[in-house]
Amino acid sequence: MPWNEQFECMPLADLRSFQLARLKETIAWVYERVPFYRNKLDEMGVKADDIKSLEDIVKLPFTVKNDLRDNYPFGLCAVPMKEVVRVHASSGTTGKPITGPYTAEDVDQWTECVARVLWAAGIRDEDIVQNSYGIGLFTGGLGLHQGATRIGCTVVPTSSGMTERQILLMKDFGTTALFCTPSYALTIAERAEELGTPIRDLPLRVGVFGAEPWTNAMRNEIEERMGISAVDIYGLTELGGPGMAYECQAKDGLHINEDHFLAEIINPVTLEPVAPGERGELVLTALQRRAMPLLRYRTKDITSLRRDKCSCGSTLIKMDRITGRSDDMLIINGVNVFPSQVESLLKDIQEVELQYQLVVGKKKHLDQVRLKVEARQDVYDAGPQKLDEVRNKIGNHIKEMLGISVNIELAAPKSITRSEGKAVRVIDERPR
Ligand code: DLL
Repeated sequence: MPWNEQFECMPLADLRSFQLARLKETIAWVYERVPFYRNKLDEMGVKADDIKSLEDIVKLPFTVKNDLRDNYPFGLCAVPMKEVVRVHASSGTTGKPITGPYTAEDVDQWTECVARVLWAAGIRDEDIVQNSYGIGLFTGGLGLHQGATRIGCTVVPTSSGMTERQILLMKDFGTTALFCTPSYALTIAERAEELGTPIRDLPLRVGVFGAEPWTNAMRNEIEERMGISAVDIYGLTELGGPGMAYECQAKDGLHINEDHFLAEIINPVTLEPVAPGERGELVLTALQRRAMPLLRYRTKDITSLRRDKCSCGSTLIKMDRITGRSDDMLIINGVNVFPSQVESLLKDIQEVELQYQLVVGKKKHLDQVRLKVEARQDVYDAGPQKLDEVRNKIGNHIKEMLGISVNIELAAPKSITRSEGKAVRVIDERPR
């Protein structure tokens, strides 16, 4: 049974009327308190009472990342700072950070949402959990800490980094669950093998991984190397961090906490809703947040939604694995390619590690892509002829499956910087 049967197993009709009531409340809440939303809603001539059904959500304005930047740090806040008990911020590499303020009630609801996530992954109060998400401004660390504490787990807040120490503690404390980014999980697995303490020989049994795009190929690799079951979790700072969507043990899509977040999929070009089940950009509206509820936030994340019956008993809608962000999509000679597609193909090549980077440049008007991928040690030692052979093999496989030509660079073993948080998969050298 799910953690919160009332909300995770709600009949659809009840869920929809709950969502509609909360949506109207949220519109009224921001209309009264946030000048940015009052102006937008007035411009569009919409009031909470004009929303008669969930389909009327299309009458509401979108919110985009730049709106948060323009109103940095607290311009979109709907409560006085006196009522804000916590502020998180994104680790964005360009421009100003994105801020996420919370009231005490927001923190409490966030904790509840993360408890659902961990429970669905099979985590219980007897688990010893090692929380290797960055603890600090990043929502991953404290978010998972709170959720695991609510379940009653023994929490070991290691934060990210100091990989050898992570492995030592994992061994000495008998850690049974690991929380971190999937790329950091792979870094830990690799280092442990080098140290002669393979994780699969330890009591670790479950991994709760997210915060960056990853593929089923990567999941298989981690599960095999660590001897664990790994689930995918999703969230973003703008709407409160992890706890928004999560895989259960069926590992067939991520359930969205729909009593807290109303999800839509739009075509990122026309901004119109896509047909049910089609892929597009995920748009989320906060239904219960108080400090900074956002209306129709364009996440840029590409996925699709489906309402399937799930073996876990949850009736919450499922979101397919995020394949990438619309702003990470490369257009190579007219073909749209996401780094995750390349990652899936690399798993078919035995001679390389799943350590790679796509370096994008521009020649005239076309994107040019170089794929830098690490050769396995024995392949690298076999000399130039073998390397040529592997380069061709990868190039042909990608050409055949994706229809694009990519320059392949086989990098020396361990030469690509290992991730301790979100991996850098695309290096964009195109002039801006
Ligand atoms: O990454 C929150 C989080 C922490 C999620 C821990 C899961 C676990 P941000 O740093 O604001 O927040 O980054 C949010 O990361 O819009 C996606 O592009 C990406 N992302 C997050 N989870 C996944 C995932 C946290 N499971 C941005 N798969 C989002 C693919 C993900 N991409």
